[in-house]
Amino acid sequence: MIKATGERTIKDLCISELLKLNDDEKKNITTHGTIYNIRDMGDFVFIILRKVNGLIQCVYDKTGSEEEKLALKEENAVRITGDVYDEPRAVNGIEIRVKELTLISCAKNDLPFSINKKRLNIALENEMAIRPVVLRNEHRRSIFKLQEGIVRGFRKYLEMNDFTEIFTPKIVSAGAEGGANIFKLEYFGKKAFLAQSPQFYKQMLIPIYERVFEIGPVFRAEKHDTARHLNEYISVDFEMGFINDFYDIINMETGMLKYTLNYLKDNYEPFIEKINAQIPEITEIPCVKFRDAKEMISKKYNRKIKDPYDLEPEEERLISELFKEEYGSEFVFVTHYPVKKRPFYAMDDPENEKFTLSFDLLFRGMEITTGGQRIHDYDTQVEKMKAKGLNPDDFTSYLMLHKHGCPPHGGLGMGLERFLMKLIDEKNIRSASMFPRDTLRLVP
Ligand code: AMO
Repeated sequence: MIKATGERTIKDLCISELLKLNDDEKKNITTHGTIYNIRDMGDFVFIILRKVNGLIQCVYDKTGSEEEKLALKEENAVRITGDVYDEPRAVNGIEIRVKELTLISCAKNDLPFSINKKRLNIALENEMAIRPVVLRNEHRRSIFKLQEGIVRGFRKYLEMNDFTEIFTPKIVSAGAEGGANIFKLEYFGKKAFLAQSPQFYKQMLIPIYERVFEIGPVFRAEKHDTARHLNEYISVDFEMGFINDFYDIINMETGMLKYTLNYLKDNYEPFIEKINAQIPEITEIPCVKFRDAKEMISKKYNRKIKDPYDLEPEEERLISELFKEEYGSEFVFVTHYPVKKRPFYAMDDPENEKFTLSFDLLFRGMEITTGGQRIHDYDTQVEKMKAKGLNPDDFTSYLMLHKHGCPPHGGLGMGLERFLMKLIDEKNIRSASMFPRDTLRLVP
């Protein structure tokens, strides 16, 4: 009978193990990978293997069997036995001189184009249809390693600050964010929706865990194709109780960003280098009131204020430009958004009830986060729902939070793809989503 012990059964070495070998261990090692690139030098061949977390150079002297030579084809999966040598000119500083090469799996068809270029010259529109192969390219693969690094950094920081990780339903009975951008679905004879955000659930969990976070997909039925909207995106949400004011949330986000950007620099350097991503340094992030920000850019760039209730994308760009120029910051918090544009759960500013205790974070010209303090008093919440034309009876389970006691609290939601897109200086959000969902795309 086979008994699983949990011990490692695959003896092939990964890159980190290859780099740690002492001289006695460098002979007759075995490793595996996919052939990323082949360069025929006449007497010998350079084989670049694509492995977990990077590339490794192998040298094959062409003295092997016919079978071995036939295995030399890009995207074939192979196992290699050989000796490891230091080679400063090679990627990772080592190379493997091949003694034996075994074909594990053969690529039936050639790729539609050469995948191993440093920069792929392919239009985004065409690329999206063939992402399963395009992602084999090192540049593209690195983008989503950075995505992983961002999420790991956020998660580590939130864990260090006593947040509980939660997983909330994505099939829901009511929209949390208002507006028309909600997907409807048929649910066993009932009307249901795809969650626009985990807003209600993260708030409901405040009296229970005090600090919660979730990183997961949310859905928005945006009907227009823009470079900054997806129909499904990853939302990084956190919510915290016993706050003094919304600056506690702003500070928590600033700490999370500082930690994560340093975490990326310490742990994701090879990927940052491949993408040539410029990772910003944060010491402090300036905060500016919505109304003041509007006026500042109106004055500086001689623009008319068209929409007094929201920021146009061009205004976000200009506010970022101004704060970069005058305060040296690539991030800026815009605070106190008008009540008119904020959802019913946003707390009004007691000093001016036309505005809310809420904020957006702009990074390199674009909104990446929305957050703020929430209403925790039952009567105030019911009243505000009515003022927004909503029926409190439709929200009885959400209102249990307010009815049965809850501390002052607030939180935020960040669009992961928007943050990544700006971090790697891409113009279209689809470049920062592995398999983007937009109005035209359900496949791949
Ligand atoms: P909001 O609706 O502003 O707020 O969304 C929060 C953040 O999510 C990102 N985002 C999107 N990214 C890609 N495609 C979209 N269609 C899209 N829509 C939004 C943006 C935005 O800043 N519940 C609140 C958050 C909170 O207050 O906790 C919310 O969801 O980066």
